[in-house]
Amino acid sequence: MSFFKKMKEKFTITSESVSVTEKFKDGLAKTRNQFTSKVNDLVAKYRTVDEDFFEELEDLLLQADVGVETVMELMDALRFEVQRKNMKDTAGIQSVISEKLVEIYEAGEEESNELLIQENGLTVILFVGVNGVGKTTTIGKLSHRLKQQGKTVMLAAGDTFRAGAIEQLQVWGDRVGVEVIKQSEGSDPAAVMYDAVRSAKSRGVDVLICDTAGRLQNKVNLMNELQKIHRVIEREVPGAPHEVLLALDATTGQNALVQAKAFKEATDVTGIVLTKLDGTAKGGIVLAIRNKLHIPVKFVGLGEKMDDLQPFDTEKYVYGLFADGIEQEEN
Ligand SMILES: Nc1nc2c(ncn2[C@@H]2O[C@H](COP(=O)(O)OP(=O)(O)OP(=O)(O)O)[C@@H](O)[C@H]2O)c(=O)[nH]1
Ligand SMILES: [Mg+2]
Repeated sequence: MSFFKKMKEKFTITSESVSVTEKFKDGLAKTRNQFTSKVNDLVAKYRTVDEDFFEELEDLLLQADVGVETVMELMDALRFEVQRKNMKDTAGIQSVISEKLVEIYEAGEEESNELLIQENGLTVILFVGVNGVGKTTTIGKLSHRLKQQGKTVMLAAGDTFRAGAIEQLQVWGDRVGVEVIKQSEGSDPAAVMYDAVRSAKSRGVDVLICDTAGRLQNKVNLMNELQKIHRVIEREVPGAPHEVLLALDATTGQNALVQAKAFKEATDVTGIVLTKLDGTAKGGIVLAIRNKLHIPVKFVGLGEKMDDLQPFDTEKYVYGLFADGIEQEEN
């Protein structure tokens, strides 16, 4: 059975998996319109699989920000598979590309995508990232998710720097129905964290999510501030923060990789949230992140609404990328 057929069967089992798959499909519409439709054009143009076809395909993958290493790995795997199956025709190649993309991604995954939630006691999640990447919005969406899973959630307004940042988090807190621990603008973010951890502990909250101010990765004092926040949390809850999630904006392309490297050096980043995947035609960046950074992409942002944050799932992602091809194959 082809990869597409297998995926289609797998994703139509429950209504929940259908709706999540639809979210990936919608969120990846821009990338699909650019990338997949070009692949389809290529298939129509070449009809037979030859070196010219492979070369043009390679260009398309690079344009979608998949990253050089991943593209090379994929091209090798494709050439091998085409020979093995003795494929002459380009028809059906999308299915092989999808299958190989999933294989490559999952082979490289050292760590799980799962959020590290403590079974007993408080879990602390710290959000970091440069300005405007979507930290606060993601915190709102994540609290909603966790609350729906029956967890009690509290938020810490650690961005005391940007005007309006505390209010923005409070709006999310009200919308989702979770308490926000805050101090006045300009106060020490480490002091806010101290307060928040104490309150969360005394109230027996399951998950505390800490917002921080957007910071440039090359500003030493700001990066030091993160370390201070980290220390304060750790002192109150040994082993915390259990997650340090770095928010990266997918629309910034390769620049996101530069940011990730700098943050990785300054603090123990445990996972990445790739936001605004719906806003880019270069959704291949997910694959480059895996290959370059070896930090798991735990969530992707597929829109601005409360339920537009989804755990990253390789198969759903690839299915979302090639959804048009899948429907064509069906007909
Ligand atoms: N389309 C889309 N927009 C998003 C997504 N995530 C966040 N945004 C938007 O990105 C903008 C910035 O989001 P914020 O959450 O304020 O970003 P931030 O990292 O907290 O920014 P600072 O606090 O200034 O550092 C907002 O307009 C959000 O609605 C997403 O997944 N998709
Ligand atoms: Mg913010």
